Amino acid sequence: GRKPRVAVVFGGRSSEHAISVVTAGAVLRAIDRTKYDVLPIGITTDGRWALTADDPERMAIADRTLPSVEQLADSADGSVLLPVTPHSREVVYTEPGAVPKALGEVDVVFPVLHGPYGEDGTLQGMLDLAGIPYVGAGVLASAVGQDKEYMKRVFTSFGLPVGPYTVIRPREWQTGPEGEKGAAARKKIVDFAGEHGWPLFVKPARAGSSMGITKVDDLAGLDEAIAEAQRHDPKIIVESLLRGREIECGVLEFEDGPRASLPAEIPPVTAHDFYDFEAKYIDSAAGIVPAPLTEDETRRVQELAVRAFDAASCEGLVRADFFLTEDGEFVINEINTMPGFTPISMYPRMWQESGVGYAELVDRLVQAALRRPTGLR
Ligand code: G1L
Repeated sequence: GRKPRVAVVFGGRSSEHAISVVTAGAVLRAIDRTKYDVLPIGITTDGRWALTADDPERMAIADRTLPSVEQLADSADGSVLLPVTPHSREVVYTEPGAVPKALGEVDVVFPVLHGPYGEDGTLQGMLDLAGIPYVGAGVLASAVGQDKEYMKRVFTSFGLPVGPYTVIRPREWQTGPEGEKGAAARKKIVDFAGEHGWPLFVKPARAGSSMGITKVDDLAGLDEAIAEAQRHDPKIIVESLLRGREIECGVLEFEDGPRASLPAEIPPVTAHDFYDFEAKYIDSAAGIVPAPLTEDETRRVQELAVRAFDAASCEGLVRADFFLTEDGEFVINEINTMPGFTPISMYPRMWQESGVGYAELVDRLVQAALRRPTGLR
């Protein structure tokens, strides 16, 4: 019969637009064209959807220039930009020079998007409404993965160990540090620091990346750190510093259920470490795969990673990030339903080391999505 049609949706209204384009280029390069028909669909930084050229060569970083959907679509190949945003009622794409067709003619969507409208569950909800299967987490798991508070609550209720934290909700800091409410919120954090010690990390509760995060050493830096986090999200989470080794583990859905990869270790960042754009955003960092752990430690972190996948109702894949504390306990820090996904990113590297290459990874994710019934997830 006909080959399944896979739409790779990428770009978007995010500060990580370029890395999404680079990642989509890698997926387009790796996907098996004898098995699938592929449609690259770019979203511009202002939210317009466009069928772009199927040309991975133009989706890489070249001469220190970052690729963008604007630049891919605004070319002589005839791609048409449509004034269609995630807020409008129809979702359509066009072929170069042709009338718009419904996204409904796609068999499966492979979303490669960061942050709001991409990995937070909103795109996933739209695809559920349209009855289109997609790769990766559904609405619930995406939203849980995007909210550091609910992530911890879910893990806790499933018996997974999490680090100490406290949350300041929008109304608790509506009028800033002054007044009754502000004083109460401030006391909450000071009491937290009294119990768990300084420094604290003040973070936007629902953020796509590491933006808006401040390490606070004492009371003096607190108000500014909260203001900074609130520039990104009115809800903030305060965490204490977890001393220990940083260990990551990949989970991938196979035909018979989720399996864990060999774990990786992220070495501590020293103060003078310099990270250029590629190192930081493609997150090849200096991750060590496999992590130098004992067999027992490896088994333990793999078990916790699969439990985290199930706790958050993940589908397809997840990267679970842990701290291995000085007393030998794993504490889960967070999960990422859309981890770095170029061939040199940690998640693909962990699977490579576990015997699953990049092209097989892409294929397994598409197959897992096609196996799932549409509708109830
Ligand atoms: F679809 C997958 F496989 F679930 C998937 C999609 C996207 C995994 C990882 C990603 N990653 C990204 O989209 C990104 C980290 C490049 C966001 Cl900009």
